[in-house]
Amino acid sequence: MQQDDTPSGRGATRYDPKGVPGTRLRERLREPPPGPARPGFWRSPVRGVRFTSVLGAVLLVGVPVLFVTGLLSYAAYNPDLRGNDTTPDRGWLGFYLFAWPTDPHWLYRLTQGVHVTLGIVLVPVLLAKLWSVVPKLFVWPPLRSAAHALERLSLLFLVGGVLFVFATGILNVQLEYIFPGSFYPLHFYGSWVFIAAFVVHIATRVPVMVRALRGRRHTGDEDGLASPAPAAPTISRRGALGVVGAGSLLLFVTTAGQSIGGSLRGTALFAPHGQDPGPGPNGFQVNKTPAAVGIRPEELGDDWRLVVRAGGRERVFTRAQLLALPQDEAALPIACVEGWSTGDQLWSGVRLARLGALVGGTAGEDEGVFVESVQSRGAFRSAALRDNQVGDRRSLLALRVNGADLSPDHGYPARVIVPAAPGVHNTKWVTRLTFGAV
Ligand code: HEM
Ligand SMILES: Nc1nc2c(c(=O)[nH]1)N[C@H]1C(S)=C(S)[C@@H](COP(=O)(O)O)O[C@H]1N2
Ligand SMILES: [Mo]
Repeated sequence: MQQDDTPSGRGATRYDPKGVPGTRLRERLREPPPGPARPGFWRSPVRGVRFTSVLGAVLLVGVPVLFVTGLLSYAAYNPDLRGNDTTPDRGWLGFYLFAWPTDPHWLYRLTQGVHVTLGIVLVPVLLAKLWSVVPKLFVWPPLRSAAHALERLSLLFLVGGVLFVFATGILNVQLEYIFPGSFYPLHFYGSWVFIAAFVVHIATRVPVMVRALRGRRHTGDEDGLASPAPAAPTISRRGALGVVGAGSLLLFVTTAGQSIGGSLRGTALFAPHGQDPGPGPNGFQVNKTPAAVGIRPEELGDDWRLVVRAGGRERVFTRAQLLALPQDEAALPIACVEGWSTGDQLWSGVRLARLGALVGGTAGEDEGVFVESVQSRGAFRSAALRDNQVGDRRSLLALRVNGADLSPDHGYPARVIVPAAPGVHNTKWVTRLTFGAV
């Protein structure tokens, strides 16, 4: 039996009702349909490989810094401690985790300030970069070969990834943790996908970028970026880069003050916690108030107790009893995941290590601690700290700040303060410390 006779027509010569042989049809499909796939559709004379390459060069420096500070930010949470893990399924992506140090005491203030500020400042550069290459996203035919299909897929992850990671980061900062619990996995996995696509992208684009930046004027559209039929210019390429730079600068001045502090705090118009925290010893940024996390005033009143468990023993303290213990001091900042931070505040209270030893003897020494607050719900009601953090002389259960009792907003009756730790680990309204449980 001949193949052509099969009812399905499988293996038969192609049938074309208009009598156009298959090869001609394919040629016709090569021609882009009217719209953005036609080269003449994109008319801006600003587009070109040089423009794209200058923006690419900025991202080539900025994106790796963002990625590294992001990984550090994740490590700072001690996500491998029991009680902290916000991404239980991170698997081998946690390969690099290490014991977050307590020195220098401004470490997290720096890494997270850089991470958030840079992420915001790069937005105009990123948008301009995407705008400059948008004609390429409509290339025709959409898929030329298996290799081309793979490349397009990597671009989908690159562009999708970058938009996703920037959007989740910025929303989280500006709207104060709108993804309780789920933000970390989203942002963390998203950034790994993005960075994988980024590595593929720069492997192929760095040579193009270097050639374009080395000089020789690009006149034609050999890269498919410059318009073959440009409209009359309304701005030069240099002018367009200037606009992008000015945008970034404006974002820098209105953001960076929230982490740099000093007189610059007044310029931080975008700071989620405002520029003026008010006067007095407790006059520095407040994140959540007791009311905001559902704590009733009486829970922080005279009936408040601190329970300390260590070495199989348990002891209960009133605030007066804690104040009667030897008091230690430490000048430390609050540095939030949102990127804002305070300057060093002078905290005083009882060393965590001293409390552990007081209750558990030597069993309470050199151990991590699980810290719980009176707060009954919310992601930051508790935190686990490492032995190296507990062992630091500056790690306190603070009772006072800058010479005054803690205000309720800053954690009265008692809060944890640890050098170089992210704000979420400086638990406020503490009511129980369990040594050796993490
Ligand atoms: C935030 C990360 C980045 C994103 C989302 C991004 C996105 C894109 C996209 C979608 C294209 C068009 C792809 C195509 O040819 O079909 C492109 C082209 C290009 N990118 Fe990037 N890019 C990024 C970072 C970089 C960096 C760091 C460099 C620096 C080496 C760079 C250099 C280039 C160059 C030179 C081209 C045009 C070259 C060509 O296709 O002929 N990009 N980019
Ligand atoms: N119990 C409890 N402690 C908490 C929080 C919380 O929501 N609940 N927020 C944390 C976060 S995210 C930060 S940045 C700091 C802020 O401390 P501050 O308000 O004293 O500046 O407190 C931390 N301690
Ligand atoms: Mo925070």
